[in-house]
Amino acid sequence: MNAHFRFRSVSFAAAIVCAMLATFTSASAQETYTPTPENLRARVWFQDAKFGLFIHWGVYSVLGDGEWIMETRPINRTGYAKLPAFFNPTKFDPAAWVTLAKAAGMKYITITSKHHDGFAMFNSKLTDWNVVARTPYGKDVIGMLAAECHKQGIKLFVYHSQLDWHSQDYFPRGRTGHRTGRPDSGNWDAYLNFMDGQLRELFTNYGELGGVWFDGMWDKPDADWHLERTYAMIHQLQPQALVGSNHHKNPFPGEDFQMFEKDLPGGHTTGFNAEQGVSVLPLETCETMNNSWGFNITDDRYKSTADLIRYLVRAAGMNANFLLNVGPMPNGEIQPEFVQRLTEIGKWTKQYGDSIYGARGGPVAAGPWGVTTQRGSTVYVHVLDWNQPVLALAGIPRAVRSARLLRDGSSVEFSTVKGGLVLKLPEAQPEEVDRVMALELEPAKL
Ligand code: JFZ
Repeated sequence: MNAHFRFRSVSFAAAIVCAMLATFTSASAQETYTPTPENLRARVWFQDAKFGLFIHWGVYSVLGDGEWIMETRPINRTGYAKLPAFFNPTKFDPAAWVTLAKAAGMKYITITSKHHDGFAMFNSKLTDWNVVARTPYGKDVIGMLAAECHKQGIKLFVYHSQLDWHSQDYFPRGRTGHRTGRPDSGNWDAYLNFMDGQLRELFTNYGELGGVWFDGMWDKPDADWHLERTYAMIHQLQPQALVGSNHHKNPFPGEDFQMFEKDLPGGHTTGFNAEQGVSVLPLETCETMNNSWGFNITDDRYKSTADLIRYLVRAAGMNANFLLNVGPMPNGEIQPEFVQRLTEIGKWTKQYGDSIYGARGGPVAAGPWGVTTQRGSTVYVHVLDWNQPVLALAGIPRAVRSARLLRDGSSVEFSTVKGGLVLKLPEAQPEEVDRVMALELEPAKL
């Protein structure tokens, strides 16, 4: 055996040991995370809530070209440092935002406390790279929104980027942030301490939060993020807080919900979620209203209200929440195209909310025709795209007592066939978004 080969086989053996250790540690970590009763209750609340408002807002909004502008243009750290001086959202009215979200039928809000530019939208004592210290506005945006959410009874989650294009200590660099003009050195542990410190501020100074939506770990997938330390700290500070991360992998121990970016659970349309399976955790999918997260002045590829409602319905049918995004303008207002769509969605959720809130994915497999949702012994059949007068459904677990059209309560004819149920569909209305029928099943035998 030559020296080279011996070296390789030693390192091969070492790799096997490492892999075994890794398996062992992750298996034991899985066992060491036991969600508290508060946390489990919050998960049920989350699954009942179904619909949330995602808000991407930061100093990047001033440039009107999305939240990635520092990377895409690119703008180095020195140039970007000029930006906060222009952030003066004099029309920011947290009460108006919360009222709009509630009018749309949303039950929670998830807002960027820090995006990839590292700029804290809250009053951080750990850096002056924050909204209070650096902007003419000088007010704690997260604090103002948190106070209003508590007042109006809607939960607030924070989106927090683990990836940071500003911090010198975010080193070694990952996939992005190479043109920011930072020195090629930095202390990764110091960065992680800083990140945990900011999260501690968020989960200490703003009352009860719904949880945290992490993002950016995908920038350095192989780095040691000491996730367990961070997650444990959050759960210790606020046991009910739900932790989720947009790492596009299967959930890690300590996570309480699983998210899918721009895809329904199990979908792979964007290529983002290729490695992800669908876990047993509460699920959430997020989507933009045009094609941008942060305010984008030229993006007019708006999705129709009907398509957005259908997305909510499809998500619910697949047992997932829908987190729908707005990128407010630099003046603090939400642009009229978004307000209009949210208001229209609200008319629908008001009329058809019974088939969504508190429901879970239904017993019939989702298909191009539509989905089912279920609450108790009621199964809701959502016909989204079907031009036939009848619809056959397999998988309904018990006998059906009655079927009615949710729109007006009129009864719907049905018959039981071998292996399923056939519904005689009521006529579609012009421009109908979703024909919803409620099936009352025989109660489950205990
Ligand atoms: C992430 C953010 O980068 C984005 O700005 C936005 O906040 C969205 C909700 O989440 O989106 C991603 C995540 C991963 C990749 C690209 C965009 N990726 O792996 O290239």
